[in-house]
Amino acid sequence: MKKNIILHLDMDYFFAQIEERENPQFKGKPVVVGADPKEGRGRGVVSTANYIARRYGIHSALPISKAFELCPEAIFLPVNMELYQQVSERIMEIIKKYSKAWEQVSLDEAYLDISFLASYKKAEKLAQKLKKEIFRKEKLTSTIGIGLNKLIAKMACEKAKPNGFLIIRPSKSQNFLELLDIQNLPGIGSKTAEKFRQMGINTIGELRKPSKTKLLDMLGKVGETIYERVRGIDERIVSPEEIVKSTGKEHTFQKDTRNPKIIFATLEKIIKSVYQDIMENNFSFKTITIVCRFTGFETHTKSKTLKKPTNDFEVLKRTAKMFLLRFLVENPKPVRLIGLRVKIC
Ligand code: TTP
Ligand code: MG
Repeated sequence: MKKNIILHLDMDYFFAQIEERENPQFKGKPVVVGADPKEGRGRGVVSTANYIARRYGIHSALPISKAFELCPEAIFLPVNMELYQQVSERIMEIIKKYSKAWEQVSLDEAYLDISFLASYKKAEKLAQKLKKEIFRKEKLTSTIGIGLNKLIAKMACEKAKPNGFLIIRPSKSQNFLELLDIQNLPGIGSKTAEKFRQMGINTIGELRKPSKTKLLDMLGKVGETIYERVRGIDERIVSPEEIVKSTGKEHTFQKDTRNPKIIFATLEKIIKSVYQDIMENNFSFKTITIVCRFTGFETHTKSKTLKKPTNDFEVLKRTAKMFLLRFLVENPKPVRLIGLRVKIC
C-alpha cells in the first residue's frame, strides 16, 4: 500500500523574525510588529511578536494597547508588508522545488506531498535539507511537521515550534493526538472548547467519546469534521489548485465613530487600495467580505460570492457600501474598525 507522507512547514514568528534579521540590534529583545501603540493609546492590533515578547503574554491579534501595557519596553514596529511578501515569495520558490505537489497556505506556511519518497527516514532527511536551505538563503528559521495527512503534519509542526522538527509515524498518530488538549485541534476555538470542558472533555482522546450525532447536534456541520479529525482522519489533498488567495485592508478609527462622512470616506479609500492591489497582480475576484467592528470588539462580517470572477470596480464598490450600510442600520453602536477582503483568482 502506498504510504502517504505529508510535510507542513511554517516560518517562526515570521514578520518579527524578518525585522530581527534586518536589524540585528533587536536580537535578544522583545519585538512586536503591528499597529502603533501610541504610548498605550494605540487602537490597532498585534500582527505578531517574537518569542521573547510572547513570554509577556503578547500574541497575534492582541490589542496593541494591551501589548504596550504588558511590555512597554518592547520594540514596536509597523508592518512592512512589501518586504514580508518578497521574503515569502523567495521562500515559496525554495519549498516548491522539493515536490511537484505543493500548496501555499499563507505567507509563511506551506504543505508538500512527499509520498513519492515512500520512507519516513528519507522524509526526515528531506525536511532537514529544506530547513537548512531556507536558513542558508534567508537567514530565517522555520519549523517542519511530518505525518500521514495534513492534519497530523500541521499539528506536529505546531508542537515542534520554534525552530523545530517533528515526525509522527503513522503507527504513532493516535497516541500523538490522544493526550493533546482539544484546543490544539484546528477548528476548535476557545468558545467551542469551553462547551466541551463543561462536559469534562479536555483532551482529544476524550473528544472521541461523543457520538457523531451528538457532535452534529452541538456544532452543526463542522461536527462531522471534528468527529473525523479527533480520530486522525483527514482526506484533504495537497494541491496548488486549492490555494485561495485573498487580499484586503482594514482601518481602525482614531476614535470610535458614527460619523457617516468619516466612515464612508475611509471605506472609499480602502476599496481603492484593495482594487489597486487586485489590478497590480492581474487578478479578478469572486468573493467580497466586509468586516465591521463596533465598540466593545463586537465584530460582524458579511460575504458575497459572485456567480463568476470579475474585476469590475463598480461591483466591488457597490457591494462593499451596501454591506457596510446594512451593518450601520442594524447596529446603533459607534464603529471601531472597518475592513474589506476579497478572494482573488
Ligand atoms: P503565524 O505563522 O500564525 O505566526 P508567526 O509566524 O508569527 O509565529 P509562529 O508560526 O512561530 O507561531 O502567522 C504568520 C504571519 O502572519 C505572522 O508573522 C504575522 C501574520 N499574522 C497577522 O498579521 N495576524 C494574525 O492574527 C496572525 C495569526 C498572523
Ligand atoms: Mg509562522
